[in-house]
Amino acid sequence: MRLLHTADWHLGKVLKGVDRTPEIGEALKTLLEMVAKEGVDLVVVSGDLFDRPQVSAEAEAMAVEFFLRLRELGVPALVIAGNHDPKERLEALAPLFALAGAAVRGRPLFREEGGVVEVGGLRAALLPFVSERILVKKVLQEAEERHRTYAEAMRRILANLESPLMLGHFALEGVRPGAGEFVFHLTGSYAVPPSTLPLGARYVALGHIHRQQQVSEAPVAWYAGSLIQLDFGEGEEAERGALLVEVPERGPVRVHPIRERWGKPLKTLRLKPEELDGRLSELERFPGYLRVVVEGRLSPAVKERLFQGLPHLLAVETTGGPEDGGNGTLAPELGLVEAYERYLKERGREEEGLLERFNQVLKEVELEALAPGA
Ligand SMILES: [Mn+2]
Repeated sequence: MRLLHTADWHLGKVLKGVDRTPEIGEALKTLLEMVAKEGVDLVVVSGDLFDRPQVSAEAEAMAVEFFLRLRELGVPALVIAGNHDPKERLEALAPLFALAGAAVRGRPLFREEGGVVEVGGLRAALLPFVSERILVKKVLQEAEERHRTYAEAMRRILANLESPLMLGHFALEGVRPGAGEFVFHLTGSYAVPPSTLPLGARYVALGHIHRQQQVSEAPVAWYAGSLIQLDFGEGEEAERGALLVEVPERGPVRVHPIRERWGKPLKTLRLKPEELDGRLSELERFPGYLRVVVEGRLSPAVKERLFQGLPHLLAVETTGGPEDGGNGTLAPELGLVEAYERYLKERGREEEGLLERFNQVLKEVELEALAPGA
């Protein structure tokens, strides 16, 4: 059996105002061509199909299109939700996806609840991302066990689900991050030791880490990596793409990395202010999106000129720190109101009324976010 293992599409991703969905859609089209050309029997999607709980209709349409095309090709799919996905929504749409031949799981189930499915004679476990609070509640039901960790709960549910093929969306200890992931879900209590992976699995198809890599040899476990470079923090050279996995009747599985450069490259350039003019034409020619980090200070006028001259420049940051006159990156400790106040000052628009109104809107939004049912 030949599998195509993919993960971390992040349809609906908007990077500093630029919608990356069309680039991801192009990558998905190429994947479909590969499925047809390589005689793939099963497509495995290990979470983070979508970037946020609410994505554009275009992003949803691309996911739907993908599974309908797979159905036309006669290829089934297994899909789990990642931490970015609208998991309840995926769960609600699961019966519809099932009609297209895709088994979709939004929440974790034990084997006896349907956590293991059979496809083409292969048993496969589907373990979507789950928050520590919910997992510990589900798995460790005895009150005295509640102090146990996410890793322990994961070990138990993985043992329960042990199958030849296993899908998961979590961080293994010792993994090399791609830097675009939500850090909180990578480290500390959220990291699972590789020894929790059941030895009875022949292949563990992981998602969550955007850098493609093998993380275990027994059982064989890989992160497929994201389709495109999603964030400036992810290295331009970092491995990503998809994996073609051959699972023979018996004997070891063989994994063929498909390392494609889908989507536009993102580049960060660190420059001194005096270097800017000399490098403008080089920056203009860059085929992807740029972030420029300028050492020291930069006047708002120069910054404005850069943005106007370089349409694919998405961010200009300075390393001057907060006392550099306020035109740098926002220091993380700066609150939204202070940041806005500083921005108004920068623009010569120190109007009390504007700041007051901003403060008011912010409070309304916060209240709404806290309201039940939000
Ligand atoms: Mn992801």
